[in-house]
Amino acid sequence: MSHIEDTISALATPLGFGAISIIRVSGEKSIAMVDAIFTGKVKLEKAKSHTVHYGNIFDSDEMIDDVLISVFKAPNSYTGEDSVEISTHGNPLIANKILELLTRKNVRLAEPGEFTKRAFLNNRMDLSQAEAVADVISSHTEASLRGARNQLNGLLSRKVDELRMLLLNISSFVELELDFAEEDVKFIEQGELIKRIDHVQSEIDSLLKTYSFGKIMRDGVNVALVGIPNVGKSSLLNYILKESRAIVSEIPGTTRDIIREEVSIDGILFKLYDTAGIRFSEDLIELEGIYRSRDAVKNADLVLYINDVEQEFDQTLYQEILILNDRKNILTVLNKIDKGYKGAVSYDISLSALTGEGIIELLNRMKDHALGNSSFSEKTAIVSNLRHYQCLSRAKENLITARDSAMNNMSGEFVSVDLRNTINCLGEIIGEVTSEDILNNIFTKFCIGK
Ligand SMILES: Nc1nc2c(ncn2[C@@H]2O[C@H](COP(=O)(O)OP(=O)(O)OP(=O)(O)O)[C@@H](O)[C@H]2O)c(=O)[nH]1
Ligand SMILES: [Mg+2]
Repeated sequence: MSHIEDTISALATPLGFGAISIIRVSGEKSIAMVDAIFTGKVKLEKAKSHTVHYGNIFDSDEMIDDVLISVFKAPNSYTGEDSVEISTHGNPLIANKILELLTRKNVRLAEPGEFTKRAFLNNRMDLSQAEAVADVISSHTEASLRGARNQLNGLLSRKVDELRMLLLNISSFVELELDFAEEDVKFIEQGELIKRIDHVQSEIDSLLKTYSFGKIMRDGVNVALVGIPNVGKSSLLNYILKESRAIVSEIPGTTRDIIREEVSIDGILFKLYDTAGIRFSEDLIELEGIYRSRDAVKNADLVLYINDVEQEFDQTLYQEILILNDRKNILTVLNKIDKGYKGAVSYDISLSALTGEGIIELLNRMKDHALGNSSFSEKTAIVSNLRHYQCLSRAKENLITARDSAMNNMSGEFVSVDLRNTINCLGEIIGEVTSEDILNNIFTKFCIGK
């Protein structure tokens, strides 16, 4: 366990008025320091771990609040250190006063994520789990929450650890051979070596493949509603949102700025972008809007290319959208079918933003798109974090080099170095290998008190 000297404190609940506020204190001297401002039936230093105590917080003779104090002793606390949680009446004046009293006793205010950073440094969780803590807090949909819980429970950590063990095992054979180079003994046959490397590589590939799904679970799907003016893009947005969010009118060119709204469909987050109808225009403001529409197409995970029953399908615009959206995820949508359709072009979805006919089919197609043909069970490790994805990609590159060296009968030293590099890349995911920069980058994104 690493040794951290100072004691830290922070408000762990949102700053504001409420039923209760909780102040967290952690560090070797946390219990003694809270004891110094607390009067209750028992001295907290004598209290057992995981017990709750009623009493008063005093500033000299002035009673600040009556509180409940929970005591957690190392190593069985969130941070792995002695920790205290003070539940006060939920008034920020009280919380601030108590934090000030603690500061006077040499308790330092915690930095963002510092409690979780300590939990990581004290081996209470690994790095990918620590990152999942932030995701659990910031999840806005059931799907993203489930993904974050999956990671916090250690599914990804266990998978990564399993692969590291397999690689350590392979590299130990290769390194043994190096130690006995003079005797020219074989500890692992080339065929067996390559078979084992291939196995790890296919496991890494499977993990990499979960990323597009993981990312959607975590960040949602960007959907751009585009088309020529007046086909009902804004009407469709309003219908999906069940509110009159965007202005709708029979005048072409109504929408100028992009309107972005979020909607959760069966627990999956969709970020909808209603855009300006694309056409030739000399109006500078409309042109800027159209420029932004094209930008939305570029950034979209899914484009709804909308037309209505009265207008010809604009092939030129469709081709342009195909070029702009390099993911080529485009659904063609025919709107206003309540007016009847006599055209020849067939669309992926036909609907009416006026009557609602066909909208369910559209939402189902959007959902199918989000889930892809992914059939992950609750027990599948899923990669949703870009940092993890990049570590895995680098691990894969190193492993390919190791395999090439083994195939070409290069000296074991080459194979061994690349196997080690692969192991290190995997180790970065769980924080087995890390740098202060990586840690700071991760924990400064947390809120204070977590
Ligand atoms: N009958 C019928 N009319 C519709 C339907 N959807 C939209 N409209 C009408 O079509 C006109 C244009 O609708 P909007 O939603 O403003 O179209 P838009 O594509 O956002 O237009 P711009 O913002 O100008 O590009 C309005 O008069 C709507 O009431 C539909 O499904 N059926
Ligand atoms: Mg519009």
